[in-house]
Amino acid sequence: MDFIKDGWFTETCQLWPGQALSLEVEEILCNKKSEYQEITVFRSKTYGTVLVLDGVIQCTERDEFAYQEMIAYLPLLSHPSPKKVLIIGGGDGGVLREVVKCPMVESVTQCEIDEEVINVSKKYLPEMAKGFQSTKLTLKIGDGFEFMKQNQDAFDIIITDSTDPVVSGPAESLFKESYYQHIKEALRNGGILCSQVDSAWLHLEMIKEMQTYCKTLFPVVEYAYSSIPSYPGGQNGYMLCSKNPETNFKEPRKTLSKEEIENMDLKYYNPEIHRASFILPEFARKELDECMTSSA
Ligand code: SPD
Repeated sequence: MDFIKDGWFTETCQLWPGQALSLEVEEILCNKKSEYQEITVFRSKTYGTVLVLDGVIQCTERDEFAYQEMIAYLPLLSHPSPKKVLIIGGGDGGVLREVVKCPMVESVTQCEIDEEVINVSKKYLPEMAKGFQSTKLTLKIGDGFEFMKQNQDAFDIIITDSTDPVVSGPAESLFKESYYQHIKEALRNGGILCSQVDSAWLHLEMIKEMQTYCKTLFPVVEYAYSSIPSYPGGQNGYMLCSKNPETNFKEPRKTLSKEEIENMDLKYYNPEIHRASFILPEFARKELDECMTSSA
């Protein structure tokens, strides 16, 4: 566990060379190796409890809602009737917690490769993991890529809440074109996908490549982002694709009222931030618009 030293956790990774985020550690709560990865949980001085997989922050109690709400509600509120949802990954349970709050959702299937992440999250991050108690849930433990292949015409929404595409890591296959081909088949008519694809500051080339092949598979493809201080570059990106050519991701299909936002206990998502999340800084807009024009 060389990423915790002298009371500080430091996140370095081959995917963001030359930079690192550090958090002050108050207590290490858990450190174990599962079949797939090293799982660490620590209590930090200012970000609450932190879940780390293979040395990379997955969620902190202080800012997790920014990611979990956006990856859930951008697709859910862009679909007229999101009844059946599939979550790939998401072992901490935060995305599931948000998806089951949505009254239009009737059933959720979640496929997580590493059962240990679920167990650790239930123990150390119970507020995040409370979605696992939902009666809407069918939980599968297994490889998301393989699971996707077995489903045809089955889901309205597919959310991929994975770790980053580290070479030979558990999520590498979830960033490939073949995975998106399987998602397309697993979605019903009019179905929508949303996947975590990291920040445009750090991964613009990868996002361009993904957007280019997604555009060959889906009539509507967009990139959105949210701020999240504990992720590299302080942001996370989301790839959204729809099988319905009429989908306009930039305008929520269902606009939540202030009362609904309060009742659902939302802390980041609102209709204004939904619209704003598609407005890109010029360096990213230019590159991503160009790749959309040349692949259309
Ligand atoms: N760079 C970290 C990206 C992590 C994305 N998955 C987070 C899991 C939270 N449910």
